[in-house]
Amino acid sequence: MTEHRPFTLPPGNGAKVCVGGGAGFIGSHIAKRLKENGYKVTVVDWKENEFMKPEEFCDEFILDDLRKLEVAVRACKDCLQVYNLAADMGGMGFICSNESVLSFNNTSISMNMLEAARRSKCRDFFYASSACVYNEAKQEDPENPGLVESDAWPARPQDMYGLEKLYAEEMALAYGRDFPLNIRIARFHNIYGPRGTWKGGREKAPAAFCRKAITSTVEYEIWGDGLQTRSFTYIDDCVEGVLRLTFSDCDVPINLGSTEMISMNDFAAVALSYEDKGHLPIKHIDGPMGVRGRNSNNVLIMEKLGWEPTTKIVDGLRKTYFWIKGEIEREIKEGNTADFSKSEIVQQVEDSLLQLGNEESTV
Ligand code: NAD
Ligand code: GDC
Ligand code: GDD
Repeated sequence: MTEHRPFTLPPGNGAKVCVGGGAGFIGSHIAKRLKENGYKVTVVDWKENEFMKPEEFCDEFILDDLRKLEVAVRACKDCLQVYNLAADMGGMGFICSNESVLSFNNTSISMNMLEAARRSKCRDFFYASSACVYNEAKQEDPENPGLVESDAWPARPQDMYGLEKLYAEEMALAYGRDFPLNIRIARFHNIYGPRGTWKGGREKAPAAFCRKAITSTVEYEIWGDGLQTRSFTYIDDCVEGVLRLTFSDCDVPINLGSTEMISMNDFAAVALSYEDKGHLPIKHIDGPMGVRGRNSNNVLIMEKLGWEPTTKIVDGLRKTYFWIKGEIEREIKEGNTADFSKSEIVQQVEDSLLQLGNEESTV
């Protein structure tokens, strides 16, 4: 492995920063690290964090809807930096079943956070983009050689979630050209770890695979034939990468992902290995498969940051597995009798649009 460039997060000394979607999985991990380093962190999210009290990861918590510009403007006021991690999102089952709502919600959030950062004369703006921006034609073979940043154009993302991310990247880059705002964009490759969503339909493969491995007794279900491939990135690597990037001078979108690619069949075997459940037969069922093969190419991140994610699947997934096991035991003790050995596909069209319709916007 090439040696990594050293990095120390500059001390905050009370500088104000805003984390949009900071009660979510990645946002809360980033907010906590910034707070621990002396930044005064404002989190804005329309949901509370399930696992931590606000004072554990931020100094101010604004419980509100970032689809409203005035909420974003209030949250970004006087901030040196803005990290936009807010999005209506989930794993494959979720993003392909909720395309209209995700388009509306995420376009509004992305626009509002960027404009709010400009109005507040913030110095740096981080945007959480996704490997979902990449052209589907480059992801039809399970033996994916690694997506290079330029593979996003000409554009043909698989779904609206990815197209919105690509548009939001371009909008941010335009703001960076027109105004004195440093734009930093990372394309995340399937981030996983403790405190990530693990049930309810929004979970991605790593959490779903652990949950199913813990609770399956007769057979183990996988959507698709299991030959589809991905690389998965452990949360600590993600946080480290976001901070290194935001404090760097890299002004182009870069991959933030592991290059350890694995098929879903092999990934299931890893999940089943922690408690010797490898004997369970795999049952392949119909389900949303997403792209056929996806991996990160890390040449650009190495060139720009002198660093790349290093956590191995077997290590990161072990921590995730035992964290989920604890959560399941807690839920069972509290009386939850749900069948956790199956993954759900949920549609939230009505809920989400009604929520907006019920509220008056002052913009
Ligand atoms: P998450 O769902 O845990 O966090 C997103 C947060 O945004 C949630 O807490 C949610 O309540 C909040 N949010 C959604 N709509 C909102 C609104 N209208 N107003 C205020 N808050 C709102 O997801 P995550 O995994 O932490 O993802 C963070 C960011 O990274 C997202 O932009 C996501 O698209 C991107 N991303 C994540 C992954 C991944 O694998 N986790 C991969 C690629 C990109
Ligand atoms: O959901 P995901 O992790 O999303 O799915 C990976 C693969 O695992 C898919 O082929 C899916 O069909 C398969 N799979 C099998 N069983 C299950 O029970 C299951 N649950 C899930 N979730 N998957 C299962 C994602 C987007 C994110 C994000 C990342 C960026 O696509 O959903 O929003 O931006 O990409 O990398 P994935 O990797 O296709
Ligand atoms: N989620 C999930 N749950 N996926 C399953 C399951 C299951 O129970 N069983 C099999 N899979 C398969 C999916 O069909 C898919 O082929 C693969 O596992 C990975 O699924 P996800 O983890 O849900 O999604 P993804 O990797 O295709 O996309 C995720 O990462 C992208 C960025 O890399 C999503 O979170 C996207 O929104 C994101 O942009």
